[in-house]
Amino acid sequence: MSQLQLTRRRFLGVSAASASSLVLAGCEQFDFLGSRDNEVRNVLEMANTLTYKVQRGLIGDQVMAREYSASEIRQGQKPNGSTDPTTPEYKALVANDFADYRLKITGMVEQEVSFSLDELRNMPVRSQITRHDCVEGWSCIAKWTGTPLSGLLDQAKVRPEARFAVYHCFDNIQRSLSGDILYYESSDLVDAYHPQSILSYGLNDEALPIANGAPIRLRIERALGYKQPKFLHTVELVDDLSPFGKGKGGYWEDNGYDWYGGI
Ligand SMILES: Nc1nc2c(c(=O)[nH]1)N[C@H]1C(S)=C(S)[C@@H](COP(=O)(O)O)O[C@H]1N2
Ligand SMILES: [Mo]
Repeated sequence: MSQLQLTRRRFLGVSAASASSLVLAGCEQFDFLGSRDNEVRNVLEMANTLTYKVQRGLIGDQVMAREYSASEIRQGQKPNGSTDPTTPEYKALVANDFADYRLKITGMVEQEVSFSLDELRNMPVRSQITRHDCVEGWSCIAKWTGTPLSGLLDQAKVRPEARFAVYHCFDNIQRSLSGDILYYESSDLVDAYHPQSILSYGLNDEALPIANGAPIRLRIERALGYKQPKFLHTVELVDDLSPFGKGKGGYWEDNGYDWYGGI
């Protein structure tokens, strides 16, 4: 290996380690991360691009998240964040037992498509027992059942200029003077097409409860808890994240969290 390569490697190694420990340290102190001029937050934001490139380079595209055995499921999946959305749109769906629900694939696709719950349940099924890590400092091992997002993307035919998938949710995670702020997330297309990225409707062999994101919640298994959007209604293919929310790619990212959020 040439001297240059070695130096570059060592640089990347150090940066990756410090970026991710900052992410963890930062999340435990979430409150102060909200302020614009906060030092940790600024470093975190700068770390975003670097962490993404470094982690993609180190982890590779097709590596699977670890899967566990059923005996390792110790408790139910702890409901966190929004657990009972109050938007009229969502309440109307609940009232009708989600019979009118449709999951939509929109944006940079050849053909926008949408699917009812029955249609989703009739698509290829995948179950996986994985560990969910929340930055608030807890983890849960749970069994998730659903259909891979890749199958739906193939039906819609993603256009070559698309770079990201934006995941739009029903819940008003926050209420502000200018109206409700709805939860959203995003990923690159590697994660969108990843074999473990499933639109789950089952949790621990039961129907997915409302508290955990019914009727559909996406799993992106190599990412932290906040990158697992619950109450999902639309997957929008885009080439730019700046028009959404405050432009950082997700509700928590808009509040200072890392976009890649890998584990
Ligand atoms: N729509 C939506 N998705 C969400 C959240 C949320 O509040 N709303 N919270 C996130 C966070 S921080 C975590 S840890 C997990 C919690 O998922 P669970 O309730 O199934 O444990 O959902 C993530 N996805
Ligand atoms: Mo979380």
